[in-house]
Amino acid sequence: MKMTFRWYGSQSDPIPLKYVKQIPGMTGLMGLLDKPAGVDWPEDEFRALKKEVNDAGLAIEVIESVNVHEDIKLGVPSRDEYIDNYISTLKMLGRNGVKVVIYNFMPVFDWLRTDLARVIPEDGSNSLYFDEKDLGEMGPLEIVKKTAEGSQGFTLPGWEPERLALLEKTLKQYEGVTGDDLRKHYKYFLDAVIPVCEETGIRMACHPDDPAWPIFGLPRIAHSMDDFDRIVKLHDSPANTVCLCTGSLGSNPDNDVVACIRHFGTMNRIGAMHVRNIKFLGYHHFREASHLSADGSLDMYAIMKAIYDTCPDTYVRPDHGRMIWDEKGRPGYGLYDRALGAAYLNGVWEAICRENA
Ligand code: DNO
Repeated sequence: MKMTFRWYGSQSDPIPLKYVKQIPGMTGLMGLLDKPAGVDWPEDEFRALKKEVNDAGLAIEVIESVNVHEDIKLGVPSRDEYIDNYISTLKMLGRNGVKVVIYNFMPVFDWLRTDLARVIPEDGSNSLYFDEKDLGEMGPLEIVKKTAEGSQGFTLPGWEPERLALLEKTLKQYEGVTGDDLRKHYKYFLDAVIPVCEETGIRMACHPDDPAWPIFGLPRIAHSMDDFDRIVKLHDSPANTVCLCTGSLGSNPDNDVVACIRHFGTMNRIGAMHVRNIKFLGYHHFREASHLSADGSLDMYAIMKAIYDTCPDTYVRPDHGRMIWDEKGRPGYGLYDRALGAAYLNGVWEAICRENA
């Protein structure tokens, strides 16, 4: 298991790399170049990022994310140009030692929450929260406005301004697009990029829909074990893998997260893991919890044990953290609680390794 940390680049992330390095057991980043979807990433910029990260004593072998342009998901003719750029980016990343590229195939929205800073009454910290009832009459445009207002001035992953500027138009384009259409467009994309990954030694890792059900009537095709069984077969290759996010899949109690890890781990189809805990509060209603099993509804020991048994060499990151100790930062991506999460997961890992030595 390689413990990593999501980092947004020195222009955008207030957390210095020195602090990341000081978290015990931290080996590297899940990092990115901040580029709009569809752009061919410039090699000189990536090399400069890699040097900065390596100079801090950290690796950058996982990219999160190279976003997929909406035209690829919509299957319109302009997709070919964006796929060419994606391929060129993959080749460049492969040349520079990248092993895993995380992405998602969610139409329009990436993750969605109804509150970015819901206070946890027991201890006064706050965390990301979702209650479908709070969506009420809110449409996609209102939820976007609310999310932007709660973002503390940070760009949120998946909520980039260029994406939101086109929101109304994009929503219209999706009218009438079904899950089967989306899967067809997805296969077209995978058929083009996976052979390149095989040549360059990169594994593509698809992140689940978050939360794990359809929203605003948009088609979503990546939120259950069955969905991912179909995805890994769309283009059957060891380079076509899952970024198994416990909090995203786990937002739906019908998903057995541990069974999913064991299933895709045994198939050698887990490219990366996001490990976090959530607390179920009711139907389509949850908040994010600290990583400690007792604080939420997911069994972190069983999750780490499933990783140990089926994909022990994978990349792991502590996923979203709460805001604690009065930290002000990007919602879900502060330093303190994610550092605690990493330390906790490393402790569980050490115990599992010792017990099974
Ligand atoms: C949210 C993240 C997602 C994830 C993308 C992967 O916090 O887990 O935005 O990075 O879906 O492309």
